[in-house]
Amino acid sequence: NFKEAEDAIHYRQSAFSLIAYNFGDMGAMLKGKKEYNADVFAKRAENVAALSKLPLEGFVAGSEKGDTEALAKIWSDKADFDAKMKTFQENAAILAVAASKGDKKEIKKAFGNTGKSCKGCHDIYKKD
Ligand code: ASC
Repeated sequence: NFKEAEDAIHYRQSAFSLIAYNFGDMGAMLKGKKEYNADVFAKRAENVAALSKLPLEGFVAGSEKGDTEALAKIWSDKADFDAKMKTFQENAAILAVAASKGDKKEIKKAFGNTGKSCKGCHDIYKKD
């Protein structure tokens, strides 16, 4: 358990930073901003699938107060937030499988769905 709300905030923000780094690199490869490397891509996808399971633990009660962009609505609509986080995890897992198989069409579709999971939550639950 976290000692302070700030520890929980730091935990989830750290996970999101790692997710953004790995997901962003995949996006750069798909958009042709850097050379596509199937092995690196698969590793990134595997990382995001694993990392997607981490942030939720950091959204403990009372941690809407502090240095955070998380909106209080997360805690008033926690069941919906949890469900959306689960959908993100599922999409990330599908992306990791697609990446391990290397089918570019399947990868792009799964990447798009995972990105929608990110954005869908940010639009509702993150300060802009
Ligand atoms: C990213 C990132 C996000 C998502 C989102 C997808 O690379 O940092 O928050 O993708 O923009 O729509």
